[in-house]
Amino acid sequence: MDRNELTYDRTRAQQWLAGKAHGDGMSRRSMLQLSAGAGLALSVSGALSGATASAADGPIVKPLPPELFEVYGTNAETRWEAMSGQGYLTPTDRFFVRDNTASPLIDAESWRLKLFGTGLRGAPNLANAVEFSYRDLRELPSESITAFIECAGNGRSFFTTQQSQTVSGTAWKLGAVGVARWRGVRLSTVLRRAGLTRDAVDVLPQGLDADYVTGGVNLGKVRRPLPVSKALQDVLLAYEMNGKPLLPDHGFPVRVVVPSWIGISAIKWLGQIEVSDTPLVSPWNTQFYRLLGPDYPAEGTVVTEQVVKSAFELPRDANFAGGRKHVLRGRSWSGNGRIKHVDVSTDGGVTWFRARPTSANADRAWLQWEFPWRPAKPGAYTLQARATDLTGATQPVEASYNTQGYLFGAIVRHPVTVT
Ligand SMILES: Nc1nc2c(c(=O)[nH]1)N[C@H]1C(S)=C(S)[C@@H](COP(=O)(O)O)O[C@H]1N2
Ligand SMILES: [Mo]
Repeated sequence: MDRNELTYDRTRAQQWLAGKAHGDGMSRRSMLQLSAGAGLALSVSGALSGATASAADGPIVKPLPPELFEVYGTNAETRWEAMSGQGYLTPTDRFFVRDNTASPLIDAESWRLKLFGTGLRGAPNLANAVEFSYRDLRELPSESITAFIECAGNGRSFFTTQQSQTVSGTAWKLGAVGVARWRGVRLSTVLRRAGLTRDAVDVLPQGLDADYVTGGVNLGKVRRPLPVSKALQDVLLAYEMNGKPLLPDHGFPVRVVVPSWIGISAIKWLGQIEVSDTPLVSPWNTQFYRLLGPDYPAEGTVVTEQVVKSAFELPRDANFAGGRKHVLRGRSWSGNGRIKHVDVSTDGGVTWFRARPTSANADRAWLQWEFPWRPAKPGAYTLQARATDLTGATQPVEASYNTQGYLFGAIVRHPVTVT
């Protein structure tokens, strides 16, 4: 996080405490508790809301074959071995799904996107919102981008397995990430047409899925504010993923794509966007998606960009025949921009050698790479990949602990067996 974001977050927290910001779903009292370092523990895994708009059987609509996914309640992660032999993009049928409640089935014909707020000319509240139909959006100039969407908690389980730390939330391995080709209309285009004023500071996209209820508290619709500066930079309102209309699980009819930022920013089943001339907050930037813990200020720091990560396209405990040449393949990505180089170790981190890049190297997506390996003796081995991005940021041996287990960017130890 750079200084601007730190300042941004501090200002908003202060304004909120001073009663100058607004946003429902969270009382000033709970924000004060949060400032006192008493953030609520969350238990995301398997949290199913009773009231769901979905007509599907389970929370996730698309098939989740066990060879492609590992399922945790309302969430499913891509198995990295299922990326082996695939092209640059994550095929939609194997793209991870993360639902706070359940995927709703939405009718695109009657769907409307509503924009309102004090940051728009002449649409101060929802009652006089500016509306766009699905067709309206499809008729605006379109843009396509290749970008990853990654959950802030991707890799969370390694806080426990590699660092013996207890964290709350879904115990993802490294499969809560995917790269897709997104097509849609720029959020800036829609904001300008809706009458964006110069005084606007924040936008708050909100989903149409069921209210999120946790610990007996209804936090309302899933929503997370974005500063106008990011909203105007490269945010897309996407209606296509990999050349097809979005699937219900990925936000049909329209979702937000916020390149390089954590997955929660990418609101699915977009229903409305509040545009405000005062800072906005929601539980998803005050209570969740903050770094909290002994190494952070009491109120925590907000999480925006992703960190550098790498994964092998292999199952855990993969088997290799000894005395033969194998090619290890993997992918690395970073929220700071493109990957500069990737180093691989097959001896538990003693020696490191450069991997060979095998794909395009895009700023907001990932780099594919390969590494030849001829294991001599049978036995247990630990594979490791360590990427460095264009800013020089590299993967550390240990990730910095935070209670909700976000941003696990450390080198992951991948156990394999040679027989
Ligand atoms: N409306 C809504 N948007 C949402 C969510 C949600 O539960 N509801 N989950 C968020 C989170 S935490 C992530 S990581 C991404 C996951 O996107 P995907 O399911 O398409 O992979 O969607 C985000 N957008
Ligand atoms: Mo997420």
